[in-house]
Amino acid sequence: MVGDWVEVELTEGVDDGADGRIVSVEERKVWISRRRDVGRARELILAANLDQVACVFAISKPRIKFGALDRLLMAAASSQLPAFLVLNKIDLGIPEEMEERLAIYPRIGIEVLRCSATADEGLDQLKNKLEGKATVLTGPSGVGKSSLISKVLGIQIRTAPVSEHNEKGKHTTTAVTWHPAEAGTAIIDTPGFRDWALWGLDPCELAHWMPDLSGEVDQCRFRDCLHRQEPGCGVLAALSEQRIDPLRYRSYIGILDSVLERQERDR
Ligand SMILES: Nc1nc2c(ncn2[C@@H]2O[C@H](COP(=O)(O)OP(=O)(O)O)[C@@H](O)[C@H]2O)c(=O)[nH]1
Ligand SMILES: [Mg+2]
Ligand SMILES: [Zn+2]
Repeated sequence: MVGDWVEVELTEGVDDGADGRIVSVEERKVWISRRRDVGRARELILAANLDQVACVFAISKPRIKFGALDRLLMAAASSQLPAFLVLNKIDLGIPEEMEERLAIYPRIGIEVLRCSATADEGLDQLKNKLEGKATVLTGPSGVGKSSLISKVLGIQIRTAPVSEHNEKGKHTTTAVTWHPAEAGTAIIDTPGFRDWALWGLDPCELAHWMPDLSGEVDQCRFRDCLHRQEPGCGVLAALSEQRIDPLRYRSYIGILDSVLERQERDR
């Protein structure tokens, strides 16, 4: 896996160090994974031994899906990895209703960096955030992950225009790539996803990985509370007392439904 520490034995007779074989892999300490997009249920590990997760989304082409962002943040939290949002393509202009939705994130401890890879905006801030750390950039295809990395590192990575037809963007990045930089910095580029599906999380623990809901879960009467309509639910109480944003609660319910549905289908 990209990020794994391995012991390599150089192949005999080769003196330029270009050939070798992996003889052992060190125990993987942290990693982030999601459910594979297609086929049988399987874990897809993006990268190992990283320090933080940059969740990259765009203003439009393709427009940010907050459900996917929330699932991604949940995956990072459950892997004990700090995460932040990189909102790219700000040159396209942020609609007012998006600003309102975005305002939730700083309140729950998620930093929002606004960038434009093409208009050179917010790149110094992003650079600072990446310095001295191993960061995986993940997000849907076409949001500008490779473009941002090219700009930050001053290298050329292949990018592709987002197709006008479906605004989905093509998968130009086909492999996970670890780009080392100075001062212990590494930036990991990944292929985009269509939809971030969670892996390995139990329906009962989902709320635990949302920082604004997790503090309320302890108040629930039942240990296996799913916070839908159970009596004595701490999350519902917090919602009615306006301590939880209704949009985040709705997002939680959407995530819960998708996890329950997948669980049913995988059975
Ligand atoms: N308008 C605008 N387009 C961008 C920006 N960043 C990247 N793009 C374009 O979005 C498309 C997809 O970029 P790419 O880096 O391949 O996205 P990736 O799939 O996330 O790696 C390319 O046509 C880029 O030129 C940006 O900040 N603003
Ligand atoms: Mg790419
Ligand atoms: Zn509850």
